[in-house]
Amino acid sequence: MHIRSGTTLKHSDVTPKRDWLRRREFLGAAAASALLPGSAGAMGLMAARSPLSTDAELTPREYVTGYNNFYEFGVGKEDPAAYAGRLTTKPWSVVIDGLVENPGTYALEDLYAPGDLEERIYRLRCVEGWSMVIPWIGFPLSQVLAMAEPQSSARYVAFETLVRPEEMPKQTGLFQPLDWPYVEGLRLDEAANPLTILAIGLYGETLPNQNGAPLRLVVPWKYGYKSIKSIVRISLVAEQPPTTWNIQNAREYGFYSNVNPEVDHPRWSQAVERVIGGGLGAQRDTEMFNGYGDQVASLYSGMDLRKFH
Ligand SMILES: Nc1nc2c(c(=O)[nH]1)N[C@H]1C(S)=C(S)[C@@H](COP(=O)(O)O)O[C@H]1N2
Ligand SMILES: [Mo]
Repeated sequence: MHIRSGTTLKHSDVTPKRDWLRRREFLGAAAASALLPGSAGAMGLMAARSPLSTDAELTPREYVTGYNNFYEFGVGKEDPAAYAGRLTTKPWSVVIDGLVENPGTYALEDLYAPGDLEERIYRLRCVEGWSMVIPWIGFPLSQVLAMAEPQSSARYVAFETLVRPEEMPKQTGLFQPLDWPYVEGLRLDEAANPLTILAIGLYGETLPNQNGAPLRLVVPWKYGYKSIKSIVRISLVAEQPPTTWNIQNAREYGFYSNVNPEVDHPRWSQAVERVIGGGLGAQRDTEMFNGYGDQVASLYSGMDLRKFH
């Protein structure tokens, strides 16, 4: 597969210069840009690195922001970087509803405090057979769940991406690759696991639009398609919610979607993965639960992971 080498950074790749010196931020612009030599004066997001990070080598930033899946902007890997710049991400609010004590429409800024932000370096393993190592900046989803206060009948969390055809070109026209909105879901215990985060940044800056600005899920032991982008709704529900790739093709994509080198995709092996940005032919063995077995295997004890794939 071809990856272009000389990716040109676009304006949308750098942090918007406004808004990051608010009451919620704790670092000055001068200090932030001094720490981020590559960011051409853009204001950074600072966060301490979480010990839940992998120490694997980072994927170069131009691949993380230039080789993406975000079908609202096209099915090509370079389409999101080319077309997502037009998405308006401010202001942004998230509806939290369903089986919660505190439903409401929350401004993005009210979902976290600056002190909650952490850098989490996770490997993102795409079901297509490649992976990247990305330094996310985010906060635990469990925090948002605690604020919402799930009722005892809540067993799953459902997520929805924005629908805005004026700014998302593949949400209009004759060829629409998926049904919209893009939807995803987790069991409540998966959602509350400390590894599960909501990301607002990567590589020390606010999230580029192509990576799911301004708020996207990251669940590191699951295939990348679970990490839904540009989230506008989080609903606590009693029944397992529908998920986009399962709707698209239930035989190939299950609800759980745990990274599992022993369960092949019906059309290809999942035993190895191509290391994006690692040079020609770079690959590695895929790890069970993407390397997080110690933390998450117990969530699935007694389950047939071939059946519940
Ligand atoms: N709304 C939305 N979220 C999405 C997708 C998408 O097409 N639309 N693609 C998924 C897939 S298949 C992957 S592998 C990851 C890619 O994230 P990245 O582009 O930040 O690497 O986003 C996931 N989240
Ligand atoms: Mo993916």
